[in-house]
Amino acid sequence: MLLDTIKENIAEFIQNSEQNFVEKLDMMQIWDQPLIGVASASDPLWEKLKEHGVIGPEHLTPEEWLPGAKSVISYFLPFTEHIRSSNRQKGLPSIEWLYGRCEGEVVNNNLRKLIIELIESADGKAVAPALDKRFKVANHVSNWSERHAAFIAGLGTFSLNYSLITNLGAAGRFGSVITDIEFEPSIRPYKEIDEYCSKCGECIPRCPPTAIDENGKDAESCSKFLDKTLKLNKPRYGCGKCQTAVPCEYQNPTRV
Ligand code: B12
Ligand code: SF4
Ligand code: SF4
Repeated sequence: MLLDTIKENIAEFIQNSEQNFVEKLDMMQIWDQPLIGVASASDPLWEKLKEHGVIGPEHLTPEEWLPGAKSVISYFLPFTEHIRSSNRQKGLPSIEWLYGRCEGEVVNNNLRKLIIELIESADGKAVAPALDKRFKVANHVSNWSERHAAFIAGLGTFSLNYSLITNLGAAGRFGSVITDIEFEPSIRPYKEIDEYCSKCGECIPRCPPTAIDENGKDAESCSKFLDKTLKLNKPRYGCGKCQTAVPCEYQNPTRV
């Protein structure tokens, strides 16, 4: 089974790849083992994402990224306890979080490449939108949303601050690969778009620029704060205070 082979290779990569350990920070491990889900490329939700107020018409479907697409493999990489706990203090992001955000995305990109290679070696076609030259972000909206792909693949739901909460929490990053190989889609064990958020409001006072309130998150002021962290930590940036020291940091708060 190709999907089992892909899962085994991902596990091996996360456990053994040198890139998942930061030499400058005492060989700190960035990622724990991921959650992996599969969405069908013909799921009607892909078309729904094109509606204004959901994402918008610029969001491309799996078929638009890869003609003949059948499945989307989506995964959530959770930060290790070491990185999460380092960012529980208020204020500026921890050094560990900054490395996790930036060096961690290099690992994420290599994971996307690994999945593509495994699919191509089984004579399939594969595209990771995040690595594709057509990928773009304008006004804080991208033409391939990793969170929405994960939502469709059954990995979790949105929340008050828009983070996607999985059964391993929200502190981490997502990735995905579209393929023309058909895999069994994962079950979506939720009905509402924000079902895994308990609405406890604990992320509200965590946000340094007060970008979060009971109605949601202001992407613009979050983005300005991230720019500030870049000025202080060039070439790295990040924040993630809304994803640490909160009940949804490493678990689904509606399932504990
Ligand atoms: C642009 C961007 C940003 C922008 C703003 C994004 C935004 N709109 O919230 C800025 C720069 C501010 C930002 C900040 C951060 N980001 Co960012 N960002 C992205 C990026 C590149 C694109 C996001 C996008 O296109 N969103 C589209 C808009 C429309 O999404 P939305 O507003 O959340 O969608 C709402 C609607 O769709 C609505 N809705 C209405 N009707 C319906 C119907 C249905 C069926 C559905 C499903 C939804 C829905 O529900 C959603 C939530 O309210 C993604 C990477 C990627 N390619 O996906 C990373 C990403 C979202 N970021 C991520 C992270 C980690 C961060 C930061 C923590 C920074 C850091 N690393 O330290 C912060 C704060 C995150 C937070 N609380 O949301 C992670 C998310 C991890 C998680 N657990 O959610 C992502 C997925 C990167 C990754 N590869 O993992 N980010
Ligand atoms: S801290 Fe509470 S309100 Fe905020 S996203 Fe997590 S569960 Fe939802
Ligand atoms: S990442 Fe930081 S600035 Fe952005 S919403 Fe979360 S706590 Fe606020």
